[in-house]
Amino acid sequence: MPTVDAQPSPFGFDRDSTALLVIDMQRDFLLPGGFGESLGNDVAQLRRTIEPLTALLTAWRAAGLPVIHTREGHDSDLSDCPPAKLARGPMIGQPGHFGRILIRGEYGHDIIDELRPADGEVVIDKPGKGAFYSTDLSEILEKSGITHLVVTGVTTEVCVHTTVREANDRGYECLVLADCVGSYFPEFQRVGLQMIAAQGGIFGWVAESPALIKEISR
Ligand code: TIU
Repeated sequence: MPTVDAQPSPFGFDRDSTALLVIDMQRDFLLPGGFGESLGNDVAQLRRTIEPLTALLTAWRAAGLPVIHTREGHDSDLSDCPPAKLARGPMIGQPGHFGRILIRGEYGHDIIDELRPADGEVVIDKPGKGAFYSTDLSEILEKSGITHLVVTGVTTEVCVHTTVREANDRGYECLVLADCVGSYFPEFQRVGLQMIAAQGGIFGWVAESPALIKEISR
């Protein structure tokens, strides 16, 4: 069984039952001029994930393993936007530099060019922070016999954490790759990763992508 050096203990996985989850690597969160930057955030903190994620995707695809991408966003009439989310995110649906913010079909809502999904890869459109809430993700994983998830994307303490917690409660074993997840806030990045692996891996495991690439490339 492939095993990766991880915190709090080595992470073992089976190639037939493991998927790579790439969360919300969308232009509006990552591009200069996008929604994230317009809120005063430093997109460089997220953009440092692009290079390691590109290398991981190349190796993962070469190994023939499944990739699932997610995008956070809403129908154009916002009918699927939870009211509390809209109340505390009044910019959602408003015009931004890359189209209406977090609206499906807009340029800013889509995944950055570097990490464009390949033909046949699943793309989950999710209205919440977690990838399981109000999506088909559970059914897709169950149908393909996936029990282990390698989790990457942005942001560490928001959509990555929510998804890992949802996955953990549903019985999935999650490995979060520290160099392939990003937060606008360095402190949240550090503590967010600590929280995953704390207490004997209360939400999962944390590792660096080169250790995983080495295993899947054998
Ligand atoms: N994808 C994701 O994390 N959505 C967010 O809104 N993140 C923030 O950090 N705000």
